[in-house]
Amino acid sequence: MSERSLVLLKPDALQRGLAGRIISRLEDRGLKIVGMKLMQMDMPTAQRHYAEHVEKPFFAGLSSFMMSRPIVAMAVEGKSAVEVVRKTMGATNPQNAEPGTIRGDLAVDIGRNLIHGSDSPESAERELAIFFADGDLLDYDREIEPWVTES
Ligand code: IDP
Ligand code: MG
Repeated sequence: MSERSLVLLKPDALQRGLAGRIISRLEDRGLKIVGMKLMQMDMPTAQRHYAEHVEKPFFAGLSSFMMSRPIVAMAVEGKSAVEVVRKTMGATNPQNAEPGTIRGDLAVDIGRNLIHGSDSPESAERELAIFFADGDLLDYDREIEPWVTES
């Protein structure tokens, strides 16, 4: 029943000292961290991760920004994790993002929108494999989950 999503805290999140607050918002929503690493993206990773955008005019700026400074790659797990992350992030363009969302509260520009979240369970599976090897993601139980589990 549990689902996983890739989350990237983009360079602006770390540069602005917002990593902890963004992670807290995901934890507040009940998402469980099952993988996390600080890293710097390279071009092969950017091209693979943003495969659907490689031909777009904004790819050059997007990829150079994503490679410019460290990011945090995370795997989060929970009930409907993909949709819950997307709703918690808010719209791609922070100017259209609702207040109460990460982008709606903390960002203002589409090129500095702080966070990436997978857009479907299939994308999540594909993207998680780019950033994490099988053994990097940990399976663990919590005493009480924020969703109903089978007994
Ligand atoms: P998402 O991050 O909400 O899934 P996507 O459409 O997948 O949005 O785009 C990936 C990233 O590319 C966005 O988060 C944003 O940083 C950047 N991006 C998307 N569209 C534009 C644009 O029109 N101009 C500049 N950057 C863009
Ligand atoms: Mg996307």
